[in-house]
Amino acid sequence: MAVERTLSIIKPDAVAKNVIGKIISRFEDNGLKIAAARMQLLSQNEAEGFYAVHRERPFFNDLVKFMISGPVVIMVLEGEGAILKNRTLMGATDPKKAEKGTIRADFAESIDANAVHGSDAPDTAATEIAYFFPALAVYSR
Ligand code: IDP
Ligand code: MG
Repeated sequence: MAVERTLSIIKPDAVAKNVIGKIISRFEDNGLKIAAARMQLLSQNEAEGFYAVHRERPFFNDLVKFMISGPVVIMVLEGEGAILKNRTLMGATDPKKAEKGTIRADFAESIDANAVHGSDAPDTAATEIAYFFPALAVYSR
């Protein structure tokens, strides 16, 4: 399997719960490296742009409101099969359906406040990394 990069966000609910370290440990303990990281309060524009693919969905406004409700930790994870590995570590979107031992099963309350974001495919990973870390290719190689 190839070394990949994927975008991860620790969402405001998990930051507020003080579990940034626990979540990052899940990644590190499973062979993913933190290639870039930044803690930030997203602006409404940044959150809307990031979730533009969902703009027609009924939950879009609530999702944006939630994502700007407090600081987030935005990271690039790197490793063998990083995109799928991260999705597996995260668990299902709805924490009630997430497999035991996953980040969402352990740290999330609801489908709205579900602790983490992770890119779902190589093309979205590339777009999302470029969105938040446009200079990554320059400073990390
Ligand atoms: P994902 O985060 O597991 O990739 P997506 O379907 O891409 O899930 O949805 C993006 C985010 O939008 C989810 O993480 C969740 O916070 C929110 N979301 C998705 N579906 C619903 C819903 O039915 N109600 C409320 N929020 C939702
Ligand atoms: Mg998604």
